[in-house]
Order: sequence, then C-alpha cells, then structure tokens
Amino acid sequence: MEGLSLPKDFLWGFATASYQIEGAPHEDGRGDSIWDTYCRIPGKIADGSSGDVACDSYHRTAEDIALLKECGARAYRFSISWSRVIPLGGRNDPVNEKGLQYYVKLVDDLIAAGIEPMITLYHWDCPAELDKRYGSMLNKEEFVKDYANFARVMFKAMGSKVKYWITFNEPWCSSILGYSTGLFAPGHTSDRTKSPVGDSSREPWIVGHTLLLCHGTAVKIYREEFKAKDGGQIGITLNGDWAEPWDPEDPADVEACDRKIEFAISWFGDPVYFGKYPDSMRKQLGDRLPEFTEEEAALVKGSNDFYGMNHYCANYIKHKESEPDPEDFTGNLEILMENKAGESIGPETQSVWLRPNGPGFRKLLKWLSDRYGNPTMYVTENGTSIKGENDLPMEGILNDEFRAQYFRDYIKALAQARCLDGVDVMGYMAWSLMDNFEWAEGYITRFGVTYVDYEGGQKRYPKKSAKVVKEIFESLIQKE
Ligand code: PNW
Repeated sequence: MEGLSLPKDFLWGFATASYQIEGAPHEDGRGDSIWDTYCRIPGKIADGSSGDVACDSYHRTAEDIALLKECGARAYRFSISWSRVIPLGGRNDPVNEKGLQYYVKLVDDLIAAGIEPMITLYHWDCPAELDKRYGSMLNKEEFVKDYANFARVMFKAMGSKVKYWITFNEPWCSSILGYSTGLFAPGHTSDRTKSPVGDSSREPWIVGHTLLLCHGTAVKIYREEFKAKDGGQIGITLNGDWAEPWDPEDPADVEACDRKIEFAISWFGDPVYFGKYPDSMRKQLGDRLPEFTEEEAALVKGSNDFYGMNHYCANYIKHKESEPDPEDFTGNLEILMENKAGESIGPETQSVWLRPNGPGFRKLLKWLSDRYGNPTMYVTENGTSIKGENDLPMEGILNDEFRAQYFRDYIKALAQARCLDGVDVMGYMAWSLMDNFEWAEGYITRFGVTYVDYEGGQKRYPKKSAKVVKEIFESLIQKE
C-alpha cells in the first residue's frame, strides 16, 4: 500500500448485529422479533436453524470484548434488539430494564477496554408484536411514533457514552428482501407460493418511506434533546454494490449503471441529502412511490451527520428494452456476473450475490462523495463469505487467505479513495467480528474474521484474516 496512509484518528473495527449473535431469545424478558417468528416457519432458513443460540453473545460479551482487543479494534459496531429493551415494542409498552442494562453494561465494558461503541438502533429485528398490531412499517403513523420512542429510550440510557448512532441498517434490505422477494422477515411478496400476503409492486416503497420518516424523526430527537450535551453524531447506513456496464460502448448500459445505484442507494440517499426521491425512480414507479409532504421532506432533508456505507461487491449491468415490470425494484435492468467479453466481475463466494471487486469500492466511494457533497463517511460493513468454507476442517477455516486478500484489496481501495480521490472516509468496520447467523442462509455461510465453533460451545478462534486486517490498519494509520 505504498504511498497510502490514513489519519491518526481513523476509526476502524468490526461489526455485528443483535439477532445474528446474541441468542438468549427469551431470557430476562425479551420479546419475539419478526426474525424469531420467521425462523419458525418451515423452509424459510436454509439449514432450518434460528438465532436461538447463535454466538451466545448475550452470555459472552467479555469474550467478545477480549476478541476485539486481540484484533486491535478501535471501535465495535453492534445493534440493539428492540424487543429486548421494549418486549412489545410500542410507545405505551413497558421498558424491560434487564434487557436495557445488557446494552448499558456492554457499552461501559467496551469503553473501559478503550473501544469506541457504534450503535445501530435497528438491524432488522422488529418487535413481532408491532407487526401483529398494525403491520409495523406498512403503517407509518404508528411505526414512526413507536420507533421514535425506542430511539429516545436508547439515547437517554447511553447518549452520554455513545458518540456514533446509526438509525437503520440497510433499509433497502428491509424493504426489498422483506416485502418484495420475501427472502427476509416478514416475508411478504406477491408470489403466493411463498407468502399468503404482500404486494411487491407497492409495499416495498411504502416501507422505505416509513423508514426514512423514522430516521428523520430520530435524528430530530437526537439533535434537539441530546446532541448539544452528548456531542455525538447520527446517520443512516445504506447498502449498495458498484455497477459496471455490461457493454461499456453502449450508452444505454452506462446509463443503466447509474439507475441501478439510484434504485439501490439514492432511493434513501437523495431524500436524506436533497429531500426528494431520484427522478429515475419517480419516472418508473409513478404514484406507487409515495410523495413527501413538505413537512416530511423538511424532516428528512439534511438528516445525516455522516454517511454510513455498507459495501460488499460489484455487478455488471445490462439495460432492458422491455417495459418495466410493476414488481421490478432494480431500475429495469439485468444484473450479471459476466460482461460482454465473458469476463467475470469477481470470484464466486458462498453468497450468490457477492462477487469481490476491490476497485469497485473505490469507484463507489467517489460516486457517493460526488453526489452527496463530500460528506464524512464511515464504512459500517465490508467483508466476504468464502465458497465451501463451512465444509472445511477447522484448520482450513482458520487459514482464510481468500478473505484476507479481500480485505487487502478493499482496504487499499478505501485508502486510495481517501488519499487520491479526496473522499472523506473516516472509518471502517469489517463484517464480521465472528461467524454468525447469516439470515436466510442460517449457519452455512460464514462471514467472520473469527471462527465460531457451533458444536464446541460457541468457542471463538481468530482466523488469519483477523490478523491481516489488524496489520493493514497498523501499517496505514499515521503515527503522528
Ligand atoms: C448485510 N443482498 O446484508 C447485513 O447488514 C448483514 O447483517 C449481513 O450478515 C451481511 O450483509 C452479509 O450478508 C445483506 O442480497 C444481505 O444483496 C443481502 C444482501 C446485501 C446485504
């Protein structure tokens, strides 16, 4: 990484999410989330598993913190299980002091260990009761108030200690995977072979709108009631892949690349920075995409103190000649792994959607920085699975050179974006601190820099990549 460096106060570490690591689904009064109920539906999770035990982090925060120290992390991004803190979820429902104290102690212990906590308020585990009561995110009037109450409970409990708040992790996934493809909880889709309810032509756009209003409302609360005394920052984390044209000579493919990123990222990014949805989305979706009232637009516009970026891979994009399908959420295009010349965008991994392509990370950082006026950015997730990793013996899993190379390529791309392209990226959280419950793929797919032995009492063993990430940052970060 010759000639590249990162500033002294660059924040780096690892990320996890509550449902993926905690286990203890009924302990100390925790209520069900939509992932608890979803996992109970036969056929939804590839290996028939659930997050009931996962990494058992509810009982092992001391081990997790020791692991973070060993990995050299400066920061730890984790999320709050809303139904641990407010088991039924609503604004008039009781707060579960024991559940709340789990997170207060985690934050205290992290700080005592010299590790900066970065909190995601919502990483997909919506209290199941809110879905039952009123359809959760499909009902913006109710859901915004309940989310706002939850956010305020958290700001009050630990605002003086936590300097980085993320309102939502990847609203695209909540909306599209939860309400269009039906791959994630609550599993709505128009495909009646998969779900008895859902309308993929409308619901994802309604859900996205609700999430934006929740974000705007939480940020307003934080800024009005907490920011001055607590001095922290708040933002939303958006996910999206880089897009390369299938045929670089075809202007329609080149244009489709921007449209792809707009449908994935600017769907949320444009309202947060400009107070409106992208024109490309309005054009294709018409009145199926909700309109912002003036008041809503004002609430959402300017609501990021920083840009939270989750990024994993790149795709080739080919435009379509046909009229867009009402269920289309991509921007009416084809997403391909090979270009016109038959070149692969990157090697296969265990995740069908994930093909590593380091240079694409640099390009997307620049694309986002240009579009949103050079905001301060924190990469809040980046990492990879490895094809067949789970079938290897333990020694093979620990020697994860493929993942180590991924991190070399991607962190180099980040340093280039910062040093050569002027992107103000100030943090990086690798996904993930440890192998964990990979949603619909269960435990088959591993993303950790630490091996978790699910048969051996959830014991943790750092892989090669943990050491490599540490070495990369130690060599890149300026000493003076
Ligand atoms: C992210 N896709 O999810 C999540 O934030 C993590 O919880 C998750 O474990 C990690 O990435 C790895 O999957 C994604 O289908 C899930 O494009 C699916 C997609 C993207 C991100």
